[in-house]
Amino acid sequence: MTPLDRLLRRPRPDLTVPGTPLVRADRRLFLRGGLVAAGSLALGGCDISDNPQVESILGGISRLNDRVQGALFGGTRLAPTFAVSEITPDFPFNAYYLASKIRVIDGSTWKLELAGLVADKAPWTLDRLRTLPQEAQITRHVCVEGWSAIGQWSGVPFRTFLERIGADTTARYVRFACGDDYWTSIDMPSALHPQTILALDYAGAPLPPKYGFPVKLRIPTKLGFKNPKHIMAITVTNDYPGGYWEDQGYNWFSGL
Ligand SMILES: Nc1nc2c(c(=O)[nH]1)N[C@H]1C(S)=C(S)[C@@H](COP(=O)(O)O)O[C@H]1N2
Ligand SMILES: [Mo]
Repeated sequence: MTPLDRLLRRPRPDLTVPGTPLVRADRRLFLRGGLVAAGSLALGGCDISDNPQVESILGGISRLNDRVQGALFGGTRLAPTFAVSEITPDFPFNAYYLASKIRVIDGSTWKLELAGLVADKAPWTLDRLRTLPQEAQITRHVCVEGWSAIGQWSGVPFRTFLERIGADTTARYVRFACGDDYWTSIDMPSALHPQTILALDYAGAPLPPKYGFPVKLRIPTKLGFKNPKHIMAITVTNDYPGGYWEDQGYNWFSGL
């Protein structure tokens, strides 16, 4: 058995055990830190990254890291959920720009566009999304920048939506294009995870612009930057789509 095989077979700690979820998340970040550290060297300023061969080796390590994480964290293990009393007051806003630049999208003309390996590419209005079954969750959002907060989101289970549009669920990736030129992508097993939702509401009311109106992907099994806000288009594809932060060196899988 190779070291990778051993790593892939190692029993996984159970995320659903109540208590100290932040500690667990931190430990996972720490574990991942070791795996990701080499990949981060490829980021800015560092002389070593000027060498294309080094760059491609480090890229290879990060892609291996994606596969290991997919095997360890993929599937249906549940992220911890919380009580209403644990919701963080004044849930933080974050984006790659300041709050003064928050996009305000017109919900009356907005349509969710579909592309790629999808049988029914008819665009979806907000009203039509509301006709699908809705689910609520109170979960912790963990930002790679070093903060986390508990919030309440509700919307359409993403698996339900993918099935409804006839998505090829054997495809590898789902890409999200956003109204603020942000984009990201996730692996199909995480897209089908029971806690991954196309969120329309925050705290029981339509998402305000700062939290991603009209629709955001809420995926509590991944870091915050894998939760795209202001979604405009969804593409199901086998071609690696990367993402805004991912293309600058953040690990693509980024599971919690
Ligand atoms: N469209 C879009 N989605 C985005 C981002 C962004 O800049 N644009 N930032 C990501 C990051 S890094 C975080 S932490 C969360 C913040 O979401 P919040 O403002 O609802 O807390 O949104 C994520 N999704
Ligand atoms: Mo973030």
